[in-house]
Amino acid sequence: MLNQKWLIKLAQKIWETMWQLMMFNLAPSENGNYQRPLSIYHHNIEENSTYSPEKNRYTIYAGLSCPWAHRTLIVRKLKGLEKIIDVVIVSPSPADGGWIIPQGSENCYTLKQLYYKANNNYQGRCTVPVLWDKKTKTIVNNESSEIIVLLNNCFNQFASFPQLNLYPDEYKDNIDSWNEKIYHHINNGVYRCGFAQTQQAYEDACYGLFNLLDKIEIFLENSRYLCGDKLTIADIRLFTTLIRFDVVYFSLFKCNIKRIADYKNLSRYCQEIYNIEGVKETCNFDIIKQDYYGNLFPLNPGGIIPLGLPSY
Ligand SMILES: N[C@@H](CCC(=O)N[C@@H](CS)C(=O)NCC(=O)O)C(=O)O
Repeated sequence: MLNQKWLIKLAQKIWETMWQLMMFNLAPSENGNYQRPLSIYHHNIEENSTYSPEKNRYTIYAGLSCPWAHRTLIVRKLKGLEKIIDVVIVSPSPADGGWIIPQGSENCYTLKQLYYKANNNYQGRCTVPVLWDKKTKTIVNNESSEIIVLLNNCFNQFASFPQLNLYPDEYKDNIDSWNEKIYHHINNGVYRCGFAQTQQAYEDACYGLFNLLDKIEIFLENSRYLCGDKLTIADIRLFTTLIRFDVVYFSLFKCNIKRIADYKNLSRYCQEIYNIEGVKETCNFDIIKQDYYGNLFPLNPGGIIPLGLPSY
């Protein structure tokens, strides 16, 4: 039996080395600040172009735990595009953290194979969501913020709810300005807390995150959504991070100054969006917890999944 002192020393050294190795390879950083890699595919969908709007031509690959992919599932639902654009749900592989395509699709059983099918020299990360074109067998777009605008704008001739416009011109500047702040401090902010590699980087991210949550809480005292009474893509983008907050980011990513449940207006706001017809069925808290706690090895090596659930 190893004596306690040596056991602790050994465990500390191994954990620290593994942590640094994993973070170096999986979470690129500058001075300890996590830098999210940029998405590679940014094509548009428009009439008379390579990618024209068509029924049953495109597929969304999405993981249910992923907040970025979740945006696309919500907009697809709200616009009534379920019969127009397919969805393939992928799940994380405990072996390497990549995404698996359980039923197979396009002869691919992993998302990596799908990315390679589009480009066999692909070098970047194989992320969800992916908007895939079945006709040309390639990726149209893999950036969630752009895919949701495509879903909102480009398929109105087929959509069950074409009149729903989540990105109207008259709100564009306001929406864009919310999106920019919310992306940096909240959507990516929770990851900047969780993947920070120095105390300073963590504290900067965490204070930035809670400063903006505090401001939005005050704003929502007199406003139903971020742009008044009108639900927009800015709300969808904020919502998918907020509903993961108390169950995952609070503990796993150390975003623990407050819970969303401690904010009266943010809680009301989440509850209201959650109850919009179609939204609830895109939210799966068991899978969210299982994926984040079970597969993000560097942050939760024991894989124990905490019991708490949100109160929706
Ligand atoms: N900027 C991308 C980010 C997407 C992203 O990071 N997705 C994560 C899941 S939450 C992923 O697939 N990660 C796999 C990997 O990095 O290997 C977007 O918004 O679409």
